[in-house]
Amino acid sequence: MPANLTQQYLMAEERFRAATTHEEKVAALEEMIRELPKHKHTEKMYADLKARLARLRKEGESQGGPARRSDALVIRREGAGQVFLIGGPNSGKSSLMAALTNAPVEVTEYPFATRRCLPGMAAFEDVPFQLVDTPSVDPAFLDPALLPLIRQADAAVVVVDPVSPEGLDHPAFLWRTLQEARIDLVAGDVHRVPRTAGRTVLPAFLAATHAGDPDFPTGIELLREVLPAPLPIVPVDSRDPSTLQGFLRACFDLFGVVRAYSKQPGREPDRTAPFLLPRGSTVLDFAGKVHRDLQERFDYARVWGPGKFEGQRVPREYEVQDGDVIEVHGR
Ligand SMILES: Nc1nc2c(ncn2[C@@H]2O[C@H](COP(=O)(O)OP(=O)(O)OP(=O)(O)O)[C@@H](O)[C@H]2O)c(=O)[nH]1
Ligand SMILES: [Mg+2]
Repeated sequence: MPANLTQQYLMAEERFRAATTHEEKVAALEEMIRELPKHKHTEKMYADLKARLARLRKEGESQGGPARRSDALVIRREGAGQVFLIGGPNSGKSSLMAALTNAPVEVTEYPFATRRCLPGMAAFEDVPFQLVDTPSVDPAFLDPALLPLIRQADAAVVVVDPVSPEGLDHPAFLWRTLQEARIDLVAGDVHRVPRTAGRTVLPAFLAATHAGDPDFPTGIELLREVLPAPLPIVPVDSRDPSTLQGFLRACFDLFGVVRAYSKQPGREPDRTAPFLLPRGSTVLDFAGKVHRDLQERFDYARVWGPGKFEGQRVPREYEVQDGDVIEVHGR
């Protein structure tokens, strides 16, 4: 037995021995897993504890015991879209939530701290969207509410810590779990994912955490080799704010939209909130978003684009570019 087990661990172990009910046993074992010092010499012990917990949970379920579950069966979507952060224990999901939203998440050094799905609002520049933190997916734990909630999401981000061996092993397991639940993660955006009957197909990317770690470049190389699907990899470090913008941009890209701002003739553009249009939309589509009547009366539009157009007149087929300011002229 490793010499450096903490007092807390030993107390939890004592509680486990003394436990008489199934619930007490599960609670004590969970605490032992949390309190176990995590290093090379405790790897096997950690695996054994998790296997024990998995068995215990199975017994509990077959006896009709309570399963760990998220409270909500539906998480009401807010903003431009709903993105689920999913991944293995300690991969850094809650850290990203904490860095990017005001949600009261729990970030801890021990795994399985997050017990239920928790939404929070993040923003890419002027586009607010919803991130959802989730309990880790693991052979020992699977929140029964998680997969049904993921099926309702717009997109998913698989959070992986490529610097840890468990982190590198995890994507293969996660993919199997999702495949069995008929959920596919693919590169692309909400408007450009293949529709497959009987399956949920979500646009996704992989967020590789701990980008500031010296072992990160090697970790990424290994990750590319074991990745079960060709998803884009976005490096991020929740402790380094300069890496977060790339993550937010990648989330925004999952929605497959461009931003456009309306302008009335002779006035300044309205920059309070952009109109969001599916990529490939035309100025005529934009007019319809501003007002149906404006679409029916459409004559032409003037566009101010970032560094491209200075009020240039465009026809109805003009494809709106992200950041365009548009002045629609009716007949
Ligand atoms: N240096 C560094 N540490 C990180 C990063 N992301 C997470 N951590 C640390 O890793 C540990 C786990 O992070 P969490 O955000 O709680 O991980 P989680 O995926 O929510 O894990 P559980 O919900 O507990 O399973 C914490 O000690 C974090 O401070 C990162 O990008 N860089
Ligand atoms: Mg967490």
